[in-house]
Amino acid sequence: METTLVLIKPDAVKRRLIGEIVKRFEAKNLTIRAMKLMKMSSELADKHYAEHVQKGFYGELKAFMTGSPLVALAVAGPDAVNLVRKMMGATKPADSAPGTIRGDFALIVTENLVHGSDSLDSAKRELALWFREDELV
Ligand code: DAT
Ligand code: MG
Repeated sequence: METTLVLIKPDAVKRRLIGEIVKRFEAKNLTIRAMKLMKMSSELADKHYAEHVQKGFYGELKAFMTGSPLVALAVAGPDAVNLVRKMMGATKPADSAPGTIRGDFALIVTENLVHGSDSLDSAKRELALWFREDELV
C-alpha cells in the first residue's frame, strides 16, 4: 500500500470539478485517507514546489496555486503514486491522453487541474507538508 498527495487545483475548484475528480479516484476503489479545502500559503508553495522555485514559470505557478482555494487529499492504494499520475495524465494538456483527468478537462499547462506526487519519496515529503500524521485515517 502507498499513500500519495493529490491536489485538486484552484482552476478545478472554480470549474466545479471537485466531485468529478474525487469520483474518479473513488471509482478506481482508491482510499481517501484525508481531504481538506484550503488556500495554499506562500510559504507552503515554496516548500511544496522546491524543485521549481528557480524556474521561469514559478511566479505564474505560485500566483495561480495561492490565488484561490484548492483541495488537498491523501489517496491510498496499491501503487497509488504511479496509478494516480496515470489517471491525471501528462503535464502538458496537449500530451495528456483522453480518459485522463487532464486529457478530458485541461487546456493549458498552468491550469492543469491536479497535482500528484511523482515518486514515493516525493509523496512522503509532500504529505508531511500538507497533513499532520493524526489527520490521516
Ligand atoms: P506535474 O504537475 O505533472 O508533476 P511539474 O512538476 O513538472 O508537472 O510542474 C509542476 C506544475 O508547474 C505543472 O503542473 C504546471 C506548471 N508547469 C510545468 N511546466 C510548465 C511550463 N513549462 N510553463 C508553465 N507552467 C508549467
Ligand atoms: Mg510535479
